Amino acid sequence: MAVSRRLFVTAAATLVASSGTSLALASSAPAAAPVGSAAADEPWYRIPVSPDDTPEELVRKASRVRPTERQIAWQALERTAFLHFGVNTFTGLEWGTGDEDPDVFQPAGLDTDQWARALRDGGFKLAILTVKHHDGFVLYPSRYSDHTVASSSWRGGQGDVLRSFADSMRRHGIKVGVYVSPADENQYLHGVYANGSARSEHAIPTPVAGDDRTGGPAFRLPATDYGAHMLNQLYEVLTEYGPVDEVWFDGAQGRIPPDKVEKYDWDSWYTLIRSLAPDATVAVSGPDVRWVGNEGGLARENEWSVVPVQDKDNGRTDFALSYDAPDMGGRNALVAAQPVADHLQWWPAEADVSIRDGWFYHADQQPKSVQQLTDIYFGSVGRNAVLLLNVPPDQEGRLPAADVTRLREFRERIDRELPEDLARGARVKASPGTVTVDLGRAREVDRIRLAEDIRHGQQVEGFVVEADLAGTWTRVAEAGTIGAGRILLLAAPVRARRWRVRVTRSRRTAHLARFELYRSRT
Ligand code: FUL
Repeated sequence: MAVSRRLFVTAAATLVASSGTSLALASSAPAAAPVGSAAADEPWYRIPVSPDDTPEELVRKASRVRPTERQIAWQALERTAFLHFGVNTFTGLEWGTGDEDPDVFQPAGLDTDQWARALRDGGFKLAILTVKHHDGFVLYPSRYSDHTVASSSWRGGQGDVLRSFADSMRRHGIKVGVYVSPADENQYLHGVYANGSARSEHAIPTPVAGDDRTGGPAFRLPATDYGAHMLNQLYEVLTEYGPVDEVWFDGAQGRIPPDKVEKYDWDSWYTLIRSLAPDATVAVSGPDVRWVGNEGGLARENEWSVVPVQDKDNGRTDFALSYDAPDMGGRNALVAAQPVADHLQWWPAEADVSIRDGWFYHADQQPKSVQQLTDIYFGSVGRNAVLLLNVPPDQEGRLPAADVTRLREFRERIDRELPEDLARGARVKASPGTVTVDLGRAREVDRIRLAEDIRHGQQVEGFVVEADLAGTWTRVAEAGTIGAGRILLLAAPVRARRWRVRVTRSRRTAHLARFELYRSRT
């Protein structure tokens, strides 16, 4: 059963729905007007909270938070890829120094089409390239730095990895994301990063000698010297390599002396991105997507997309609870965060992990096994998160053969784990809190996939899946949250003709978008 149109179910009504429906699952009142002042273009995506709110009021507000269109599109991607590539690929470091010789960057066999084919074959819908990591080395010829591909003798200084990457991904139907590190060791060495400059208004793009750009959008934005440097690079990336669908910001400061600090101009950076790339999600030091809280690619057993947040440092959305709090959005979490939270926000989890131990390629490391990747898939996509799997290109500029094979094996394994939705086209009955499917004949099932229609928010707090075994509804699985996706694995196959999901606790009317039943072929 998959979503395509909505079906409203009134209390006590029993309806038979064709496949492709979203079923309302509880009989509580329909959503009222949004609470508080959400941004005009993004109503519902965050709602203010106050220390005076009762626990019931907090839950009521959480139930009214809705994702933006760009967040809905992002959550549907499920599998996204990271590509860490740069001078570290050649020096063997994970964090560069900013004073490396740009000429170390020599990817003689750069083949971004090979990256794209491998990622497409792995089932990935978007790929994020480290356009600039903490060392400050830039993978396109930026006008604002000499620590770039243009300073390498690779391709006679004419190379442009970002151009090749963006062209190849789009040719293969993969969306483009960019990692632009706020920390920048090279700009620190040039006296720009963390130089103590005050925020002042800057013209963006800031013209350079012999500037070839005319007629593009122009901005005046407050920033430090380094903040303006970032704005100029974001401007180049978003106007010359777009459309970009995700901008990924790390929060690290790099390895600068402890008495130095660069207070990032998040507000100005976000304003520029929203203007130049309105469809791009801004992650994870950004308002659209949050870090899951570990680098193992694993979401919480019950992962909430509505979480308490606080606004910090020039408009950065920050966790109200610790980034790795075991409960990020449950009822207890909403109360625990209340003393510091200023909003409840749709801030869904992105689970990042590398296929190898390091983020950058190191010849002595090996890719994870298919079983490890499968566990990561069920622990992320299966738990209301988007998977962000890093696959680092090697010194030739290619994805290693072992990793390419592993990506294909991983996709084939997931295809076998979830081969055919046995409930597709089945008779579906909905009554308050319950959806029942009749498969027409007894079928073995060992994987159950559910999703809420998140246009109605995230509501389910508890549910059970039951099978009709010889006339008795028997519990085969139970869990807490569903959200954009939940996959349950049964320890052993269960054979039954009639199956049902029963919501046992929900914040307000839950709308089910998927109730799928599978027999794995592994
Ligand atoms: C971290 C960085 O410091 C790592 O180098 C890597 O890029 C990872 C994805 O984010 O915070």
